[in-house]
Parts: sequence; C-alpha cells; structure tokens
Amino acid sequence: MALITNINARWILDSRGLPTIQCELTLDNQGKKSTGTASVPSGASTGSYEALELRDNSSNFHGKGVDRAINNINTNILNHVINREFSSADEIDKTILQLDKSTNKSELGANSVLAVSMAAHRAFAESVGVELWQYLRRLYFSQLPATNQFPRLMCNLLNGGAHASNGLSIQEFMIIPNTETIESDIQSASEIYHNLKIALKNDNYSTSLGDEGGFAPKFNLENIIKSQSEDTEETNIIELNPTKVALKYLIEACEKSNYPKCQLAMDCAANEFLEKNEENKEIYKIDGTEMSRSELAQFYNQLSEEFPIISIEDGFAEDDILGWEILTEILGKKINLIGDDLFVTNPNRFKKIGLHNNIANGVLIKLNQIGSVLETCQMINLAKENNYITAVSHRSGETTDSFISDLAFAAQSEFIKLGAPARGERVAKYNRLLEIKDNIQ
Ligand code: 2PG
Ligand code: MG
Repeated sequence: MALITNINARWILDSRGLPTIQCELTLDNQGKKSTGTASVPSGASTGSYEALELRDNSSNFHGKGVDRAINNINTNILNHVINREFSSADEIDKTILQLDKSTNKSELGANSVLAVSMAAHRAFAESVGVELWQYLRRLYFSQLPATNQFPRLMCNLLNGGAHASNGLSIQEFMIIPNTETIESDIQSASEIYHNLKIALKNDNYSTSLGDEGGFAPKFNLENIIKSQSEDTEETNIIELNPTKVALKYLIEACEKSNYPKCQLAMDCAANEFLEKNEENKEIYKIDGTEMSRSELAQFYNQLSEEFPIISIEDGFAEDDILGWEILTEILGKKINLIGDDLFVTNPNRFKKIGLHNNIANGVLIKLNQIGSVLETCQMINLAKENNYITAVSHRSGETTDSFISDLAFAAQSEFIKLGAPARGERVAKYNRLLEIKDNIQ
C-alpha cells in the first residue's frame, strides 16, 4: 500500500508551442518517497468521438490554455485522493474515473485525468523498484507469453493533411523497418530519413518539416503531369496522384539506403478529405480528385499492389461504416486496416462499431483519446482477445514524455507509431526503446 502525499500540475509547452499539462504525483510507501512525472500529448486531426480535451477557450494561447484542467487536478482530483492509500495505480484510476459522471470526461477533462493517471503509474513503478514497462506488464498484461519482442516501428517520414500545409491529402506516409533488431530498425529509419532528405533536395523540393518531424514537400501536380506526359501519350489523373509520388520517394529512399525489405504504411485520416460535392453528395477528395467509396477502396487496393504497403489507417471516415465494410472486404485479409478516429481507443465504440460490423482488423491506441492508462490497457486487451492487432501511437502535438514506448513494449503491441526519427519529442520515444533494449540484455 502507498499513500498519495502530493499531486501538482502545471502547464508546459508541447511540440507545437501550445500549452499542455505536466503532472507530478508523489507516493509514500512505508517512508520511501517516489515521484512520477508525466506530460500529456494533444492531437490535430482529432476524431469526434474522442474523450474531451479541456481547454480554456479564453483569450490566452488562442483559446488553448489549460488553466481549468490544471485547476481540476490541483483541487477536485487532489482532494479526493490525497492522503489515501492505494495498492496499485489502476486503483487510483478507478477512483478518479468515478469523479467524472460524463461519458467523455467532459467534467474533469481527459487531459487532467490522463496526466494524473500516467504520473501515478510512473510513481508506482518507482515505488516498487521496477521499470515502467515492467510495472505495466505485471498489472495489465500478465496473461501474455513472456517474450521480449519489440513492436515494429511506424515512422512518419512525409507529412501531409492537417500536419502540414503542402496540400497532400493523405496525412502520413510511413516506413516500417524490417530488420532483425530494434537497434537496426531505428538505424535504418534514420538512414532512410536522411536519404529521403537528399532526394527531395536534389529535386528542388522543400525539406521543411511537418508536425511529426517528417518532410512536408509540396508535390506540384502540374510538374508531375508535364514530366509524365513526355513519356506517355495519355495522362491518367490517378496515375499521377501526388500520393503515389510520395510513396515513390519513400520506396526509393529505402532502396538507396540498402533496405529493400523495408515496408510502407499510410494514415489517410480520411475524415479530413470527406467533402460534400455540388450535388450535396458525400465524396472523398484526394489531391483534387473526387472519388466514390468504391473508387477510393480500389485506389487503396491499387496502391497496395504497386507498393509494399502493409498497413492503412483511417482509410475511410469515422462514420462511414459502408466504406469500411468495402475496404475490409477488399483488403482485410491482405494488410492491416487500422481504426483510429474510427475506434478512438474506446472499448465501447470498438465493440459497437468494430466487432458488430466486423470492420477493420487493427486498433490504433492513443492514451489521450480515452483519457486513462487503465482504460487504454483494457482496450489493448480487448483488441487482442478479438484478434485485432494494435499500434500504440503518439499524437501530432507531443512532449518529450516517452510513456508510449514503455506501453507498446509492455503490451507486446505489434506496432508503435512514433513520427519521424527527428526532433526532440519524437526521438524521445525511439531513444526510450533503445534504453529498454539495453536494460533487458
Ligand atoms: C493520427 C495522429 C498521430 P493527431 O491521426 O494518427 O499521428 O495525429 O495526433 O493529429 O490526431
Ligand atoms: Mg490517425
């Protein structure tokens, strides 16, 4: 049993220069003090079914202040748990979850609850003298076979959608390294990233970065059409789609770096390019081309035949069950179809939307979509029980907190999605995986 002796939250800046919450929680275990510190991330392309991120909506920080959320921690939450004894961190989560009677944590804010929850898990790990991943594994994943398998990396090297202003409709173009060890996977990601930079520079594209540290070039459709039409008489707009150009740059960088086995993935974040056309009909508009549901599914199918794509996330919008059914029918047995905005790490939504309709075959796992470590781990276990793969993920707005690396390893998640191997808030996650590897050797 350990007594909570202090909780303190403050604002810090995240990777987009916006405020987020950092929280410290101190436990006293028979005189031994342990403090856990944690910071919460924040999304840009958020699904509408995510738990509520409480912002002040006042004149501070363009409305993005977190004073109300911090106040909820330093008063409401603190008053309920201070000087109380707990046997484990999930007990703290259960107590705090009872304080918010809403269905989406709109009373306390998912950012408030999560900050305390993550800090509590770190403090408990410290208090029993184990690494965070060991603590999480014991508490939530003890039923899993004891292996030290690392998750495969999803490294976002080209940014588009809501994470850049380059006009690319697809949000994330990722590589999935395919070497023997976590160290060489990370090394390959770094080498490919740098070869990609050289290739973009050589072709006079910008090497400025998007929100997740990947490059954000503006592929100019007119130039592409011009250069292709010199070789061929006919020009097929789909053939010339900038999405394909992006994938081509990725695969060429893999080959150039001598990693021909490296695989690819995309997060389409399709909510962002679902539009109403002139007839008020919903269509998907990718890089200027309007597509119906079945055209879009065929487009993905074609891409996955042309490129070594093994995973597509949010290929259809969060409410487009029919689109997801078509996609699952066409590609569900061949590649990973991951639901992010679709499932929002929410066990109830996963059951209602995923299991009920038998759509997708993977779940993206984001701590702040549901707002507590306990519920996140419940979601991971539910996915595993139903043979859905999991990908533990960062957010586009991040801090140097590397909790997701411990979580992905503890849960033996098939994948971890962690941005480009560049910029402090992204490399913190890569480097924590290296640290874990070193510790278990
Ligand atoms: C996503 C995430 C992370 P955001 O859509 O998967 O890559 O982006 O945090 O902006 O929702
Ligand atoms: Mg996503």
